Amino acid sequence: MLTFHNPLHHLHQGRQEMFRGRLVPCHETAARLDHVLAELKRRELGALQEPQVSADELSAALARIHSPRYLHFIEHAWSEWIALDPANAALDALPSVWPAPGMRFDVLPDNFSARMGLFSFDAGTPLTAGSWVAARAGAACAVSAARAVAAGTRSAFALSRPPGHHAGADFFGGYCLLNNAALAAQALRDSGHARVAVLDVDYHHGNGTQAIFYERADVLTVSVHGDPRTEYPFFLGHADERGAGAGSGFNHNLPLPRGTGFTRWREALQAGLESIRQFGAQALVVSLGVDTFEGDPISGFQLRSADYLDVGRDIASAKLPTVFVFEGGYAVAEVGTNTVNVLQGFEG
Ligand code: OKP
Ligand code: ZN
Repeated sequence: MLTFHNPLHHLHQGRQEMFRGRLVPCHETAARLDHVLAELKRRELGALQEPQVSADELSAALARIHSPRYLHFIEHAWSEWIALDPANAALDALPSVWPAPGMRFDVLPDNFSARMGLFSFDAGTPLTAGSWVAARAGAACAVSAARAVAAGTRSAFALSRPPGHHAGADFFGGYCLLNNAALAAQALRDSGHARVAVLDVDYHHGNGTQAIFYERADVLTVSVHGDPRTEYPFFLGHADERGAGAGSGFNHNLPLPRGTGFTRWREALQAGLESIRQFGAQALVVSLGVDTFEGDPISGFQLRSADYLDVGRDIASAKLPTVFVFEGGYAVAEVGTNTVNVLQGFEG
């Protein structure tokens, strides 16, 4: 497995996220990626590279997925934050006010905190001094991995953080700033693969990825996740969301109840893979979150470490050029084993 890892990921490290009326330490930590990288080295699973995309190429790739006003906001958010008060340099920026349906999304407020809310959907995703630089380098990993696969490598892994699948064209949230999986899928489309599938196996529904491709027939989005009736991100991810307009029929959600174990989870994975087969995908992007693990502190499925070898084998059965993109997984001591088990199972 050829891996592109984000050499600047540690520049994004939020201090706190809002949880039940308190600010608690962020679950999405730099140590997560370090553990996966260490495990990849330990098992000698393949070459480890830093992303190779020029600044201009990366900006062009970002503009294929995200809106100009959002990219401008994220890039400059930190300097705006400390311009409000130099003492803010010691704090994260977190949103606390959001437009509700019926309010204006088209007018950009002058007020910084209002724009934080306009471009986000939760108070769990802090922006810090290095967030933009880290997220951009993470996006470069996704684009590099997609290009390697487009050039004929069977599979590649974008070991990037912050994660991406909750980020939409115009918003951040769920620890995600730039949608790495969507960037990889678009890069595969732009290099000539007519039909690309995104398979999201993270515990949480990939609402950003779904929204980005919802009206498109050229990118099928499939997600196996905790039922949004009880699980984050709550407001998207139901089974009746099948796509819209030209994209009608090209979104497949497989929500499962909290507590689901591997046997039932695997049946949902098989159903998702069958959709991908029927779609006639020419390439696959996997949003690889391992927060489906039984020991995950913020999730509710019951997968065990050895199960991830089977997950990788099942994904390999699709016989498609495949880009893996790292997403969630918060049981820090096991995140390396679980993630690399998927990749090793895939390689067979
Ligand atoms: C990101 B990814 C936990 C509340 C949930 C947001 C979870 C984002 C998960 N106390 N906060 O999909 O792994
Ligand atoms: Zn997740």
